[in-house]
Amino acid sequence: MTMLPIKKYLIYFFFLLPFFGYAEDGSQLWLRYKPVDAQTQKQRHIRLQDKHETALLAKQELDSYWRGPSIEMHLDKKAKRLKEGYQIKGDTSAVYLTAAEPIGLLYGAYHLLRLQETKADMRHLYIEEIPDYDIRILNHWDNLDRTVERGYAGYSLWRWEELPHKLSPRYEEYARANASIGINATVLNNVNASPQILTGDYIQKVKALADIFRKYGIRVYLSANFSSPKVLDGLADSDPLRKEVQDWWKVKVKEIYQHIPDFGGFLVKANSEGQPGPQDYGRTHADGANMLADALKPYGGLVMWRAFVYNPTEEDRAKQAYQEFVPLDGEFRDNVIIQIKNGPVDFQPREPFTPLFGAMKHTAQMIEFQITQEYLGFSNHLAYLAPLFKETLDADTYSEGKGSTVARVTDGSMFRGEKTAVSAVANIGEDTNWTGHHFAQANWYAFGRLAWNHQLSSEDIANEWIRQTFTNAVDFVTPVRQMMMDSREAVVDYMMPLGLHHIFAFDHHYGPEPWGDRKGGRPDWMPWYYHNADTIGLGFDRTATGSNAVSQYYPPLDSIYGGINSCPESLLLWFHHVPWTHTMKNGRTLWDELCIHYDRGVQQVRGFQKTWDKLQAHVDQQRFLEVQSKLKIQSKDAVWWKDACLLYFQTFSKMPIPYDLERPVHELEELKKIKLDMTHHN
Ligand code: BDP
Repeated sequence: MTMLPIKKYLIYFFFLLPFFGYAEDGSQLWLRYKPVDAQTQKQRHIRLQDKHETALLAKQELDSYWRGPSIEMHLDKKAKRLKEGYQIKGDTSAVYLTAAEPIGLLYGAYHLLRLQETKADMRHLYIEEIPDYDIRILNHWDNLDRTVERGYAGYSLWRWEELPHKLSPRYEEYARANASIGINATVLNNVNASPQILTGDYIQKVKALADIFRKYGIRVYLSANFSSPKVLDGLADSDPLRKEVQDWWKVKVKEIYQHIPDFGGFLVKANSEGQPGPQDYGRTHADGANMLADALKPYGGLVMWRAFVYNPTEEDRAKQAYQEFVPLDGEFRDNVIIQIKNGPVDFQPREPFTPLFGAMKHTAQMIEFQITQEYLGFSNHLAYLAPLFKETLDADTYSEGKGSTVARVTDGSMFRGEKTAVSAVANIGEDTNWTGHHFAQANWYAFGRLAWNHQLSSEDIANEWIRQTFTNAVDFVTPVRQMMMDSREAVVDYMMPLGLHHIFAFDHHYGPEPWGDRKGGRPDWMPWYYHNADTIGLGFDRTATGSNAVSQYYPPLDSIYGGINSCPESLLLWFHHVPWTHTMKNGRTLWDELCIHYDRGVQQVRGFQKTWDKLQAHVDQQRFLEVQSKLKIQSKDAVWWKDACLLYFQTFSKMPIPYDLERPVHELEELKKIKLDMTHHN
């Protein structure tokens, strides 16, 4: 039978529809608003008296995309308690948006659009939002040659060679995306900072970016290399107590503010992993930070001084930041904030919180999270990080008794610094979809939302992100949200369950190498330093019989973590060296439990593949296929991790992998031969 030509074309049309009709590449992030038609624009009005460029931007976003009733925007400079927040009142006939600052109007506009895009009930609106942290800042680890340290989404967004003359449209898109989730600051360059960033030429380039970001409420900060005076202008040294050095910084800071009047300040990595710092001259971290703080003070600038310091000594790496900084409590200027990584070692899939939080009661502290997945499968693995961020924020430090959560010791509700802040290392690059993996966009989004309101739940953030980024169809939202909620724990399970940490391939941080041992390498960069596997058991003894890191936690945490039976099992091998035959809470041996966790991680990723494949009809073809192929990689990697760790640890435990679990498919000796090429998985 021959088909009528028209029918044939129809078939082609339907077949090709998914490819053309819905093509999306992720470049729009969660901002997939559809412009309203002229008719709607005529019927409803977006009213605004103010002429501030940021307020006008808010009006413009609503004019273009708001489908609801007319909106009255109002700037009430007296409503200071709102800070950068806003108030929304309204019903089906009118909406009133009030803010104390123009940026509050913009944030309020994005809030309304978020409600619209997620199909929220907007019949009666009474919303008041005040941000939990004053400064909500991204840290870019971007180098001036446009490589990105621990970046897995292509080259840096900042095209330094073209700046300040040529401006990529992505600068503004970046600013808009950040504003839409409340991020109001950015550090443009790597903490391993090139001194060049502070030259006159680069200040012009930075100014060009700051000029674009300003209208979106984003302030620019820079990572400063402590040796800049010596390197850039040939001073004899960069000793912070020498007047010539102090004057050099004062002149430099003045030059920056001449071009960037709202410059935020400096982020500094000093005396850490080979970076220069005040200790090179026998001075303290406080001496170094205060010198910079004094230079910035007249302009309202801040110093974010990192506590990520450790040296290859006999002392447990996890204890060193605390030992270094606690004695300096109270010595820092009030425009210094100590920036502390969420965990005491280094952005592992799971760590306890850093005991420094709450331990310096006279020094402002801020958290540094990592959005980029340096230790969670780069941009190949799906790992939704809101649960990780929340785990730290909600952790109780007991510093002033029960309820002294990390969130509360940093958000100003317990200790008052000049400004409160929260930061995270960005996962953004030049890739079309910005973050390498479509689902990694959710981690940028989640950081912004939690920096604004740390009480939001991970589920709610996932929910609104999915609805805006993909679709409101419940058949899609529900399983995808479940997959996201399970994903971080799945990574922990197939990489480093029960408190294991840092057993990665040397310096690579992607694949497993629990056997790793580089001749002459720093012991605190070797996996065995962390897992301590031997014929008796596994794990790092951080109790009183070991490094006694538990003593850095306030009671009762010190004894909770210190007891092999009271320690949460999710952190057991972080704090204890546990016999292979130790009985876990469920009655299994440690060895069996370890095997079961690794196996569960693998099974979960396979479950994600099934979930995703079933949802094809809900997703445009490009994003569907791209996520599908990343899940294949993740699935293979999970088996690789499981086999590598179990086969290696089995050489110590000498116990069988429980027979009802899937058997290894690799030979240990083959896995040992894998040498990861640094660029291989980027
Ligand atoms: C580690 C990274 C390294 C960073 C360092 C830091 O491996 O690239 O420079 O942290 O935070 O996680 O300074």
